[in-house]
Amino acid sequence: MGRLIVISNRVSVPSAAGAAGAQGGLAVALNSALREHGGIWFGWSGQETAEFTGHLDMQRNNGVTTATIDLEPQDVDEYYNGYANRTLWPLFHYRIDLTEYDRNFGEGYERVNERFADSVFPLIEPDDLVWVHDYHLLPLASILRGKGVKNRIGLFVHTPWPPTRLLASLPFHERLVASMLEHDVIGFQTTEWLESFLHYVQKEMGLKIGLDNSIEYNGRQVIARAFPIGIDFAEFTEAASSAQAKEAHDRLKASVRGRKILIGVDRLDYSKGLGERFESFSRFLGDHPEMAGKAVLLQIAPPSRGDVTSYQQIREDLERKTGHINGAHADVDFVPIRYVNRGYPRAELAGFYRAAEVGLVTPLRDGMNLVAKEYIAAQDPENPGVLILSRFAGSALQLKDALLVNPHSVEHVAETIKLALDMPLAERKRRHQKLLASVREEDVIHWLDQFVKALSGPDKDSGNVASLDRVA
Ligand code: ADQ
Repeated sequence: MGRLIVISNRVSVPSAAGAAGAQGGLAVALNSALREHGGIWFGWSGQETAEFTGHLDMQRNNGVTTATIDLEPQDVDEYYNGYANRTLWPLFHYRIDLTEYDRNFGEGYERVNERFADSVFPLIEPDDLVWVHDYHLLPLASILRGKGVKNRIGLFVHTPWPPTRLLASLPFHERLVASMLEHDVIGFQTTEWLESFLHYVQKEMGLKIGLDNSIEYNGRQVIARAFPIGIDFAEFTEAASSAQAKEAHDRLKASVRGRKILIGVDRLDYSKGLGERFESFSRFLGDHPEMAGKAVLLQIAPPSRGDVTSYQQIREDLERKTGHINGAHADVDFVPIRYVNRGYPRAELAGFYRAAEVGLVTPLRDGMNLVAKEYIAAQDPENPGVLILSRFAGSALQLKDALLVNPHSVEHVAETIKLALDMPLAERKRRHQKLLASVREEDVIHWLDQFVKALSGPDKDSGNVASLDRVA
């Protein structure tokens, strides 16, 4: 098998993660794959430059080669903050009310995809497998094909895929989807998003779907499949059993003085349902006066995409809501919602998860949601907490033994919080065992192995990626 060329909007350089282990499971897994197969991780550096030069910053750290480019401020505005995060992200999360259609965004998106293609093209060798990630780069493969790239190219979409009727509101939607059909493999998180995509290509493009979900397009065969992403189970459980995790666990436990802990951990994003979650918790406190002063919601939510107005608004909304709810339910020695806008090293996060009796994961729409899986992996199997999970997270299709909720229904979530806090140990263990088996088996290494195998093609053996050395 040839090398892997991973292309994503941003690149996670191994050395930049630092000793605290700030790198997420996906970055750890992709780095392992790159170390094993050789190859390059290419993307935007996150830096701006006055004028785009196409200069490649090539680095080799911990056995992984990365290549990054800087973008112009106009690129960042139109491509990243614009088309990616003000058009596609809200649309793909069913938020047509927040979706902005601006011609400049579309042009910027195409321009940056061209710049990505121009820059990565010279790095691609004939046998390489090219693996493109996410909604930022949907047309990249078609531009590479235009340059004569014949390699196998795969795409993995980390977000949901919207229903056809929503997608049809996007100007030039056919052009966007047609450009995606230049891949050999298109992967989605779940069968639900896959079905939406297949529905679109059938209904809007009149294409035929084969038995193996292959799509015939312009004389080529594209395979569309679900590849549910997982966490790096080995890495995460190791982090969870570290001294740093134990310290974080004990610190949090000591601070609540015997109260029950509910935990939420999310990027500050409107798709994560944080406002609804806070209201549900408030409703729970209102409906159960006997619980007054007995349960704390710890919400960890590092800000993201702060240049986009809708993200500034959600931040303000949540600050207002927190103040309001805390004002109504606090006492001199007790604050019901602890709302923390910062990131934590993974080991500390694992300690916090383990300290919490309830994991509250209630996105309104989410491609997968890895926090749900991390919460399960971090629990003490002899005394596990209870996962409350939105039915609209991709992970709900795998984690059926969680308490599944409709996050829009404040009453339903409030009742489920009570159910979770009252759940007897035997039932908690029974549910946790099944959830843990799924999180352990369908981990990120399994996902990577499956995708690379499919990308290698039907007649090629990808080698066993599952046996990779997982640790940096
Ligand atoms: P995200 O929307 O970012 O990812 P998620 O899957 O939950 O959502 O991953 C978030 C990651 O960030 C988790 O690993 C979590 O631990 C970490 N994180 C969040 N808050 C943190 C904090 N305060 N400190 C440290 N770490 C924190 C997108 C899609 C998802 C999909 C993933 C992977 O939106 O649906 O599951 O990609 O494909």
